[in-house]
Amino acid sequence: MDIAMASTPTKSRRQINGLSKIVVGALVGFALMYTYLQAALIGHVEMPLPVFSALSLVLAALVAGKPIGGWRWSPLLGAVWGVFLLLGKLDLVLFELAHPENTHQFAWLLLMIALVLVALLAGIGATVQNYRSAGTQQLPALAPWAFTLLAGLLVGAVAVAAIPRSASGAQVSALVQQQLRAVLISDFDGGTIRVKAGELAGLRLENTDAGGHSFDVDELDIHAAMPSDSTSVAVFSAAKPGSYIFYCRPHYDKATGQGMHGTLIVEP
Ligand SMILES: [Cu+2]
Repeated sequence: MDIAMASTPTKSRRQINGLSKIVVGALVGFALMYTYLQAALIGHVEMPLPVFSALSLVLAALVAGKPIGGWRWSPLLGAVWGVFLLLGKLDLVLFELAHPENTHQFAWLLLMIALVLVALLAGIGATVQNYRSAGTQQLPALAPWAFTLLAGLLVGAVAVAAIPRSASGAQVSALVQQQLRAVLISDFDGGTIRVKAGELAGLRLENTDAGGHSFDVDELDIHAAMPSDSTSVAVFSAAKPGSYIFYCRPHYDKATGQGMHGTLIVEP
């Protein structure tokens, strides 16, 4: 021990403990998760996700003790960052949790939540260990069990989500669906849909994405889910002529007006 201390001048670089290594792993995991999200689910690079990936790696380096060694509280960075990633998009997280039929996205989110839990618990645990004593500590005896349990829950939840289920609500035959006006994902890029006031209107909602969307018009109380890789239908009647915003709940920000939306014009 004396030899080790002597080899490093003044401040010794502490060896990071087992829990800190787990925090580092979770942070690298965040970076990989956001890369995968863009590559496999979104299909293109989307800000600020590359920034999230890069920041996760920077934090991983800090927790690993590089370039500055010896911040006892550095594992907390992983915990705080993980919680920020989830809570910063809480509405999106809640929407996806309520729509397990988007299996791919649902599985991604569950894995992300598991990683955040790991970062949170390991981050707090590592910090407590760091303040208790300066030496390296072993992993708590319960850690392997906790990971096994978490992994089991994760696999179970995804398996349940992947069970095929019949579409909720009315079944509309493919022939009838073909006669309805189509709403494509590209229509959410500022497109316009026209319907007649007072008439029964049917829209064929086509989602060719690997991720889930929705078709919402608040004023007309239309809230239709658009599960991944599937066609759904919205049937409604608008009494009052006018111009309304239709939007996708998880990908539209009402406060800023940014995101997936278009205009629904109800003609007299
Ligand atoms: Cu969307």
